[in-house]
Formats: sequence, structure tokens, C-alpha cells
Amino acid sequence: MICIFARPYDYTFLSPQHTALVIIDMQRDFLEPGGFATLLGNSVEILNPIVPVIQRLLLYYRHHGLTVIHTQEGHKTDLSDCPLSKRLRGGLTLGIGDQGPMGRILVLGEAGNAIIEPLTPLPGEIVISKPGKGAFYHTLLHETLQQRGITHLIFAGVTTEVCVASTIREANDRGYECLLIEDATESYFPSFKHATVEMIVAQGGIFGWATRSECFFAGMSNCSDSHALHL
Ligand code: TIU
Repeated sequence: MICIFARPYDYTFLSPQHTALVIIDMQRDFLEPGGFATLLGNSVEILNPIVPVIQRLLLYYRHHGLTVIHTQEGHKTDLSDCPLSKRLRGGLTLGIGDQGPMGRILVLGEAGNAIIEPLTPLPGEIVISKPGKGAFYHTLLHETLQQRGITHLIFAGVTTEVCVASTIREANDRGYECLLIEDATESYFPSFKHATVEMIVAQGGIFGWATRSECFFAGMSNCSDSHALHL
């Protein structure tokens, strides 16, 4: 049994094989100037400190041969999977589908839609392209996790209160046990991040658990590495 010190109480699972690291939307559109986030009026630099933390989680999962899921928010080139409401929201001069500094905004395959270089998925890693904020909406994420016997999801990525929270809520309703790594997620609005984490862990963990990466690694290494990780 693996036991991670977390809020509101310890997060436990039988084997890391039943967990997946879910890295939400670490794409250039949200982390680099000129992408969708900048057009929405955000300062993207605030997200930078989480990159090395997510890199450590990613390397750990890769090293132990565990399941990694990368997601990216983006739309088909004909925008047929983008509701008009989403395109019009905000009344932007440059919006979804328009040509921006990093290619067409929030369109799959464009430069801005790529996952940032330090977290680039390896060949064979699962990448879920998603049209919505939640990663279960209009994707095969649930089926993919079911096929692998995954019951516990370890969450990282951006932004805490938008795509990360939407996905955790969707996952919780589908029966997954969700753990958010607090120093591996960020918002353009620090108070929103704080509130989101508190909402997840309140009421006995109404949506799941939260911890810091050092507690996650400590828990993983404490609990009989060789046995649990099949080393
Ligand atoms: N705007 C914002 O905070 N986020 C998004 O639009 N998408 C994600 O969170 N990925």
C-alpha cells in the first residue's frame, strides 16, 4: 500500500500501476507570450515555476514505466468541434481559429498548440486532444484509463481553476480518486488557485486530495519501492 501525506487525509493506493500522471494543457498557448492566454489578457510568466516540478513528476513516471497522460486543449482546423459560444466569448479581436503570433489560435497542430519543449511527450505516450476544458468531454480518456485499470489520477498542469478543476470534477464523477499536486499546478490568478485547492479538499475531500510534490515523492519512495513498483 502506498500512502501519500495529503489533505484532507492520507491518499492511498495499492500499486502505482493503478495510477496515471495527468498533465493538463502544458501547451505554448497557455505558457508562452502570444498564445491564447495572452490574448485573453493574462501574464503567462506566473506559470513558469511549475515547469521543473512537472518535469520531475514526468521523469519519475517515465523511469518507473507508469502511465502518463498529456492533454492539450485545441480544435480541429475547421473548428467544427468549437461551439460558437466559445469562439465569441470575450469579444476578442484575435480569437480561436484566427492567425496569431504562434499560428492559428487554439487549433490542433499549430505551433502554439504544442506542449512546451521541456515536457514534450515521448513517442508512445498518450496525448489527449480535447475541445473542452474538461479532459473527459468528447475524448476517449475514460476508455483509455479503464483499459489500463487506472483508478487513481495524479494531477498537474494549467490552469488550476479552469481545465484542471474541470477535469478533476469530471474524473470524480466517474469514480476516480484524484490527487492534485499543488506546486505542479498554477493559475494566472493566485487567489483562484488557492480557492480551487481548498474547494477540492473541503468537506472531507469532496472532489479529492491535494499535496505537494515532496510529499508525493516521499510517499512513493517510502512504501517498498521494489515491491510496489515491480523493480
Ligand atoms: N483561460 C484559462 O485559464 N484556461 C484555459 O482557457 N484553458 C485551460 O485551463 N487549459
